[in-house]
Amino acid sequence: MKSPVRVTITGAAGHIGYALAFRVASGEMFGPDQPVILRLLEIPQALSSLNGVGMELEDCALPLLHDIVLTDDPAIGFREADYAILIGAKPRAKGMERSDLITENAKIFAAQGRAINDHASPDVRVLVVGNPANTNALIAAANAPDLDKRQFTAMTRLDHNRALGQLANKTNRLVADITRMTIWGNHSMTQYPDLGNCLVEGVPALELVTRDWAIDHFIPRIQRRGAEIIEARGLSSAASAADAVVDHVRDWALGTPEGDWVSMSVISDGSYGVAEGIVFSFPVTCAGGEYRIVQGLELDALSHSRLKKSEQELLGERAVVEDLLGR
Ligand code: NAX
Repeated sequence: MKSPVRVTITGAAGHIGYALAFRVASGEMFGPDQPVILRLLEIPQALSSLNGVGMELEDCALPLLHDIVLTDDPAIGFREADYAILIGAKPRAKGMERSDLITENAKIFAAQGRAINDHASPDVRVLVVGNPANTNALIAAANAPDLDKRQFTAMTRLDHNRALGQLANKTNRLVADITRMTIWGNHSMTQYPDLGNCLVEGVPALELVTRDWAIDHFIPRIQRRGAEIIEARGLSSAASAADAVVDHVRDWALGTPEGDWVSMSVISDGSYGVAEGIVFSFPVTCAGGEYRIVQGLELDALSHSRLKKSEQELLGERAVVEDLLGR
């Protein structure tokens, strides 16, 4: 039997954490022959609720789940973590400006970056989900000086999956028929869901839908899908977010299918003219536990301007947290 993979989940008593922990423990993330140890990290006020999550995990009698650690101490939560999934974050309170939200959360992710640096496996792979996810990932990476910044990513896979779902509906095909979808930019309203390189059963998507539909319906719908869910459920996306976490980490760990790619927010290396050093969503392929930004895609003027808009937003977010980046 393989030795267990250690997976830390922060905010594990929250909505997304609760939807995620059971799926990781049942083998959906790393496969049916890979045991896991879950290290669930919460804040002190949520420990009782976390204890309940732990009891339910025990009650599932999952054969792959070799151990469960419940804690509010980051040094214990991140100890020897092979994967760290950072979901726990402060929600936006009434009357709070976006910049206040960024500053409040920045402190959490700076501290967690340091704890990951000091306690996790040197090969740890980090996925940030808590918003503002891209900038939080940047802060965590900046506070982990012994690790490579490529070990830190943020989640735009939910946006990617939402885009697959909407295009499948529109073209009356299955999501499995669609390849090469791309989300560029920030996990925010400035993200750019791009059909320019997307294929449906090998046919360019833009031969099957009109450019007007793409611009007037598809792009804004993906950008606003989170708000649409909140309006319908009265709660934000949880199961679909957990599902996207499973997809993101599984593909990073086990690889993307031949001929296709996925969207991941990663440290920009300047590809496509995007400012170096910000955490930006790109099309990537993964193999052997490493990702590679897909190169050489054609982008028209409209696409370039959309990428720039999201880049500007991320540079603005970075300016707000400059003092936590240790530069
Ligand atoms: P919840 O409020 O249900 O859960 C958050 C949990 O995090 C709580 O249990 C809280 O006690 C815990 N927490 C807070 N600070 C912590 C800390 N310092 N250490 C450990 N735990 C901490 O929120 P939920 O609906 O689960 O959403 C979590 C985050 O995901 C939010 O920031 C949300 O905006 C973000 N999202 C990101 C998405 C993405 O695609 N990147 C999509 C879904 C979601 O909106």
